[in-house]
Amino acid sequence: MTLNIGVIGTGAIGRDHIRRCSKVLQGSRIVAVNDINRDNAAKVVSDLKLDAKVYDNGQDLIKAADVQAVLVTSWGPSHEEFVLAAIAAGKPVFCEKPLAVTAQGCKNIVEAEAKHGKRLVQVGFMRPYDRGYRALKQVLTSGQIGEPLMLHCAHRNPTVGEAYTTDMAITDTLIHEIDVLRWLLDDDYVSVQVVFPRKSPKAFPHLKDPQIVLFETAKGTRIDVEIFVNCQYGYDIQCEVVGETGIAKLPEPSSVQMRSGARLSTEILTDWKDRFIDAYDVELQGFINDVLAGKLTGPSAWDGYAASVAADACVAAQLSGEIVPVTLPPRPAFYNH
Ligand code: NAI
Ligand code: NAD
Ligand code: ISE
Repeated sequence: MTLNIGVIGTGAIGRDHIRRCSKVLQGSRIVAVNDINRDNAAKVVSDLKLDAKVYDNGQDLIKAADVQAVLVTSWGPSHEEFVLAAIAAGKPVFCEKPLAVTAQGCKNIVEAEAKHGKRLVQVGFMRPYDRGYRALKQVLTSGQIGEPLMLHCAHRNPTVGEAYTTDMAITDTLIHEIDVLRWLLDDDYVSVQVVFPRKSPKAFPHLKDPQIVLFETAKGTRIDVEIFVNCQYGYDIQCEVVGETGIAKLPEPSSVQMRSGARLSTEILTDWKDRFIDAYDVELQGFINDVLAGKLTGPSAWDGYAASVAADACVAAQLSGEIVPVTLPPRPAFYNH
């Protein structure tokens, strides 16, 4: 069976997901695309030689009779509207992070999905599908380094555009750590503080960069995450877990080691598309397979909500400089499987 997919938002990740669904993965075809910039959508169709219709708005695409599932890859503030419309149409929807830009927006989605009575939403948190994070989790679960006591993490981008603001370091960038560390530790956050080191002159004047986010979890683990989105040198994701009896570190992406010009070196990637290329493939193939099998199992609307509750607390902590509590209500039974 082949799943007919409609895609809303044909920017950087929309184009990449369209390429993967139409050229790499099994069991799907792109039949509809939309972008507020119509030329963007039309260009993807011609560049990839797709047999897909270009829609003038996302709502019409969702309602189209031949669209069986929806990918939402437009910019964050538009996600809530499209996910709610897909739920209202009873269609499965894969939504890029963030599920919505506020916790209240995510809650609206959780409530609509529960009312529908069956899971329809998967959030594009791909790091739990990454081979390196999976290997790290296996080490932690096996007990080889005892219980995790501290985590030292870093999320570095080479540069960001002028539209990127200080709160986006949380809602757009840190949101990946917020999700994956919850999954890695099987724990939830109880408080957060954000501190700002000396500012990089490479950042636009309005952007505070870098930032350090300090979490405490329910089990008492302490986490520091450095977010540095103008680090210049590459796209670099680090995660080191200090346990009771040892240390476990996220593996580096594999790269050829070179001896040349009196240097020993390995390459550092520069683009998130390449760093997590396998994880994106696995998460989307999982979505397609699950939709065809009739049961979604990937990151849920609840995971999107939980991340957003923590993100809201981080943004409040950016503004106040205080330690801010993170208060997540208990997970409804609906999301237990
Ligand atoms: P982008 O700016 O390159 O593309 C977004 C596209 O959405 C643009 O073409 C824009 O015209 C379109 N768009 C915006 N509002 C729309 C609307 N209401 N209806 C239809 N189209 C609309 O952005 P990018 O980098 O592709 O990011 C898109 C989403 O994917 C964001 O939510 C971002 O956080 C997420 N993302 C996730 C990544 C991951 O690692 N999981 C990596 C990059 C992005
Ligand atoms: P982008 O700016 O390249 O693309 C966004 C696209 O959405 C643009 O083409 C824009 O025209 C379109 N758009 C915006 N509002 C729209 C609307 N109302 N209707 C239709 N189209 C609309 O951004 P991007 O980097 O592709 O990011 C898009 C989303 O993907 C964001 O939510 C981002 O957080 C997420 N993202 C996720 C990852 C990841 O690793 N999972 C990586 C990058 C981006
Ligand atoms: C982008 O939207 C992503 O999701 C990338 O994974 C992240 O590294 C980047 O900071 C975001 O802007």
